[in-house]
Amino acid sequence: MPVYRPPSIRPSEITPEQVYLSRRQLLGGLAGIGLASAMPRASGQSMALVEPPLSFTRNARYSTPEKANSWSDITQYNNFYEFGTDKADPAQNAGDFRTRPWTVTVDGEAELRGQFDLDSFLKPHALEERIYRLRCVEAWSMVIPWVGIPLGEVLKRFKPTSRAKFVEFTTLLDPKQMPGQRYPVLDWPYAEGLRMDEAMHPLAILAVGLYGRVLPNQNGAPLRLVVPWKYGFKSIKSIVRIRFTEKQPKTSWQQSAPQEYGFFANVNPAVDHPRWSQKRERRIGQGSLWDRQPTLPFNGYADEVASLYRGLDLARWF
Ligand SMILES: Nc1nc2c(c(=O)[nH]1)N[C@H]1C(S)=C(S)[C@@H](COP(=O)(O)O)O[C@H]1N2
Ligand SMILES: [Mo]
Repeated sequence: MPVYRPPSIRPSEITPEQVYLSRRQLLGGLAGIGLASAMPRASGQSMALVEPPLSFTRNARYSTPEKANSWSDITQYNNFYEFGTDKADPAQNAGDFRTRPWTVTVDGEAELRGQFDLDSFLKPHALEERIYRLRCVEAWSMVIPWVGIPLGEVLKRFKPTSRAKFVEFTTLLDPKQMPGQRYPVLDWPYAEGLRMDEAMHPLAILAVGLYGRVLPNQNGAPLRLVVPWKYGFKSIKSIVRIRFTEKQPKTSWQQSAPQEYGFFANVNPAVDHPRWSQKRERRIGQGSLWDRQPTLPFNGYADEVASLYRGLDLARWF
């Protein structure tokens, strides 16, 4: 089991979520406008705090009322193996990662394909805040206020053909910038995939921000997937390519250990990982190291998504 290392946090970095929350209560549903003056500036650490806040509306229907994790939990306890395998590595090593200019390539089984500058890729879509649970396969969880756009609405724009049965996502390959890619930890670049109906489900989003700010690099800037009913590893970061495919795409984790990580990776307390139980989880930032809460089927999103898997043996198709 992974061990939580208390991150070394400078005082200048620990206030944003408190400032954010109190301002947010004042502003109610008004997008993040006006927060900039209240936000402390971190020196060079995170573009998220240097760039102006995002404008978004809050989506209450798709948000959990649970208490969100702090800015420091969310930005200092990360999995992003391109920047190292320890939880503190991404925050340490991703500071200089260049997320502009950024190009997203859309190809495969779609009528519209091409390369898009990130701004033109995002332009037609309004940003929403959604507070989602994230359940890592390593049996810890967080609650994260993402800012993003529904994946399905993005995909529709490219008019997938009738042959498009899956969507494949790929992270940037750039060992110069991503030191973790110099080691054969995974088969780089990181790749993930969804079945088309999963990708079109309204809960699946592409995130560009959190806590009303541009995504910090360690959280997958400038564009990452968030699929809240699946283990965290499906939520691929720093996406450069989206490809519509007829066949189920290969995913990095399935390639590296197919007996441990399936293509579906739906959160399922009834199916243990071969090396540990998935029945319970530790909520980062709450209680002691030994406090665990029950893990819910589909990470608590069963009412919304269980119908996608009707008739599927979830123990076999894990
Ligand atoms: N490209 C890439 N995406 C990735 C990962 C990674 O190592 N590389 N780790 C995954 C895992 S295991 C988890 S739990 C989440 C963590 O997201 P967070 O650090 O923003 O909480 O990112 C996922 N996306
Ligand atoms: Mo994870």
